[in-house]
Amino acid sequence: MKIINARLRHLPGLHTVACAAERIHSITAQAAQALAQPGDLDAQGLLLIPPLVEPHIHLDAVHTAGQPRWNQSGTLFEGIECWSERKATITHEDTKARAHRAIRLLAEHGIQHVRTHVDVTDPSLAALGALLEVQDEARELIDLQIVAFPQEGIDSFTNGRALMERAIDMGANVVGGIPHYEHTREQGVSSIRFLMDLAERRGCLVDVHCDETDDPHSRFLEVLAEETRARGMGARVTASHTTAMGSYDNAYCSKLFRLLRLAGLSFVSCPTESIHLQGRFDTFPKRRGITRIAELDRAGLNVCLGQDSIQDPWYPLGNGNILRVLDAGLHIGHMMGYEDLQRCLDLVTDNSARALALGEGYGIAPGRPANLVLLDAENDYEAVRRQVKARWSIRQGRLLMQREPERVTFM
Ligand code: 17E
Ligand code: FE2
Repeated sequence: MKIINARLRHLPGLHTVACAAERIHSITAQAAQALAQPGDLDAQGLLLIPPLVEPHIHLDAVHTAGQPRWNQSGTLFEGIECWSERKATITHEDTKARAHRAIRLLAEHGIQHVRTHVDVTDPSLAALGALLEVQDEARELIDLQIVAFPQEGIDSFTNGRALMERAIDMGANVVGGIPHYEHTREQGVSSIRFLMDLAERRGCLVDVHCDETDDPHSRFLEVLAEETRARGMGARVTASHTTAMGSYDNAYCSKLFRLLRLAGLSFVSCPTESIHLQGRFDTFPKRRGITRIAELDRAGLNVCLGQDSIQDPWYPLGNGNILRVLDAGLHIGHMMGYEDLQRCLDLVTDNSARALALGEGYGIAPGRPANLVLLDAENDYEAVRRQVKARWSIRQGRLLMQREPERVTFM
């Protein structure tokens, strides 16, 4: 397959991208607009990007909002209670059907790489068993990483450590954690040491729900960062949410950022989720409850954005569209300056790919997998401003998805 008349990010003119044997073969700058030969895909000047990435979602909980009851307070904690009740009734088939439904939504929005958390604080590990099958069954649409996520704690939950070990034995790819939810500060710290040991021993990546609270005393990120630095695991570790950082004072952050740079770990922010779940214990002025996205980015740290939820006990909306989350993140993170807008797709493509450690399995370069998406825009700025959709999605050199452009007629 050959894609002609494609615009590439930050490059002038039009390009031809040729694919062969499921990989990108060559990228050539065109002198002028090219005429399509049979079999060519004419990009018509649209922006060709590597696939969008969803670095943080909970596919085991998607499409369960209101089951068995709605989260009335809108807090993380009531969400965990509602989920605990729903978790008691999950089945293998119900989990698979909901996850597949959500994956179609993600794929239809041009996402081909997904990292899902799966709650392993369940002695049956039923959701994990289901998601491991989904990982294989959904291969045509997406690559899926599975995080063993201890929703109710590692050291505060009965057999929490053994469940984490079993989850990795079963095939989970990434080790998770939730130190701010452990019963005590000490358990938060010991849970991080345990999960870092487990990941190092088993050769896994790490993605910890870290300090997802407005409590400025929740300071587990420094523990995770120091464990990461000491073990030299920066390229393999992600801190998700870190919303407490929005409540840390600047003197502490100034010291913390030095450690973060030394550690070199990645960050995922879920701005729509956090603006909804956080700030719930404030009156006015009310905190935004979001991590320091722009500041991390400007400090040279790797930050990306995720959706977290689609219709679950924590967040009732969501539709698979990561550009909606990018729009929100740019607003909430005060990132609508010209420079930020020109490169905003970094936050949902390259940066996310780096957090997922996709390496040479991602990106537009000869030899890399022919996974590509054409967005209905000329550049990053227009893509987010017009909230465009993916027009074509190409996976392993074959057309995976095509969308008809919307047409509006005034009478
Ligand atoms: N679980 C959690 O601890 N935090 C979240 N944001 C979600 C699930 C969605
Ligand atoms: Fe999450």
